[in-house]
Amino acid sequence: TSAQIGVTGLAVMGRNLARNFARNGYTVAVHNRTVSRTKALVEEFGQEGDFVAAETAEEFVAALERPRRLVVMVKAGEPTDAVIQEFAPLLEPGDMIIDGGNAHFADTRRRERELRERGIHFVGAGISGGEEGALHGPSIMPGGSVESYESLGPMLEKISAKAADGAPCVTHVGPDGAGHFVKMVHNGIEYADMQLIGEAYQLLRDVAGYSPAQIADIFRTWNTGRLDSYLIEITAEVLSHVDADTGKPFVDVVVDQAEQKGTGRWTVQIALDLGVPVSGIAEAVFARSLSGHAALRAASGDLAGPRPSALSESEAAAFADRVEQALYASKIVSYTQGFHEIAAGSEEYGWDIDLGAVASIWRGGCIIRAAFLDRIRAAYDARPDLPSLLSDETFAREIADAQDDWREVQITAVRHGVPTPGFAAALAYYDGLRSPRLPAALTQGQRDFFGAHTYRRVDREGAFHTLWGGDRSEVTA
Ligand code: NBP
Repeated sequence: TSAQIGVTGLAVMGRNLARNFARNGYTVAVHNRTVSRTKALVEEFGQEGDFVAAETAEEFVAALERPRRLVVMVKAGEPTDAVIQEFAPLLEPGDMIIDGGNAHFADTRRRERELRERGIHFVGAGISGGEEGALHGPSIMPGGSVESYESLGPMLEKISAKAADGAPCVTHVGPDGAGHFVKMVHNGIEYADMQLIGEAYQLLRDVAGYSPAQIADIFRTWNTGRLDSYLIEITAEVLSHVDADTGKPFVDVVVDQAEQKGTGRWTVQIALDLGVPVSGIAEAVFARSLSGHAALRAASGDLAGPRPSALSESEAAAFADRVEQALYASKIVSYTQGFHEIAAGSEEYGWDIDLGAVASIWRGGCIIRAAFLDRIRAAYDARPDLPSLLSDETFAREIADAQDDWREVQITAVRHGVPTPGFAAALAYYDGLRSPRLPAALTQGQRDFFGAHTYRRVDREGAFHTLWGGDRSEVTA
């Protein structure tokens, strides 16, 4: 038998992806470095479809129809390179290697270049949705040649998640590293979304005085409106969960130190290189980092804060409505920043990424799936050259409506000493963009003073320098 697709690397992700292909009617060759995993897959799930178990790399490659489609689902980094090195010599021109791991896009660019020289298509495909997504339909962000997508696209469309309108959550994102770049920014936005939700929770708890169960109900209500999203939905689930051992809210027995695997950090590092202000995503990464500094936090427990005050019941209810506004407005800003980074990456690397299509494939399967992505897609479809999501009339109007409450929430947070770096960064970004004059003029003056870095004038073309140490006359630089 010849398999239409092969999956090597059968840990949680690869195994579920292989099952997904098989359940969709494809014959799937399966392979794993440790053979017992391959056997276990076929033993446990063999009845779900047609699997061809391969013990060796040679057997695996021989099982695939040509051109071969070989999905690699191993640990990102060196293991991925090791697997490519193992298989590439066994492949022929026209074959495809699909890396579905969380690779850094720069690695994907390198691997694509090296394999292209050997005539092999390398497809760096971001896959979101965790193990459930891999099995039931993930959001897939493949990069690579147009030719490879022609061959792979229909299969990926079949196994991918479907948005509410039935559209598959996969598109050819662009050449080489484009897919993994978009997956990286997806994860950065996920960090920001989670941080904003966390801030909303803490305000509702510490300022409004609600219990986790009450906050779960508030989130459930929010989830029926414009905030409708996977993350809001699971937040309600987590908040209403009670620890079986202690009878306490689950959220109160978990150590409050957030971990991270690195894709959020990459998003910020790359944004710094590209000169894109992703302040909300950066604050989310820093907030996780701060939470993890246990010793520093323990040493800071006696630092002075504002005197606590509580809201009355009616004040609390009104405050919760305001927090919804603040959360929504801040969320628009973090997506604005993320899409800016994708646009900048696309420009830098010549990827020609369709931002509307990206919004579209995030509507299902992935962690940041949300009702409002439909509207982001509509905004970019209507105007592909939209300078920023905030330039879209609908979003601008919604923020205009939300801004009084957004500011009020920020003021309240500051007054109560509740840290809201995400809300604050989003609001500062918004105000920074809309300010007619920024203190950057003063910054340029300072730079010219101490470093003769020159400045431009509002009323004349050219670069100028003031003789600060002399008679302070102005010269043309
Ligand atoms: P892991 O990231 O835990 O990787 C385990 C797999 O890598 C096993 O099949 C293992 O083989 C194989 N492997 C390693 Br480690 N080193 C190898 C080597 N030198 N040669 C050959 N195989 C090697 O698996 P995962 O959690 O299923 O994730 C797979 C990929 O998907 C990762 O890149 C991950 O970042 C990405 N991803 C994960 C999720 C998620 O929710 N877990 C979501 C989205 C993307 P062995 O069995 O012989 O040890």
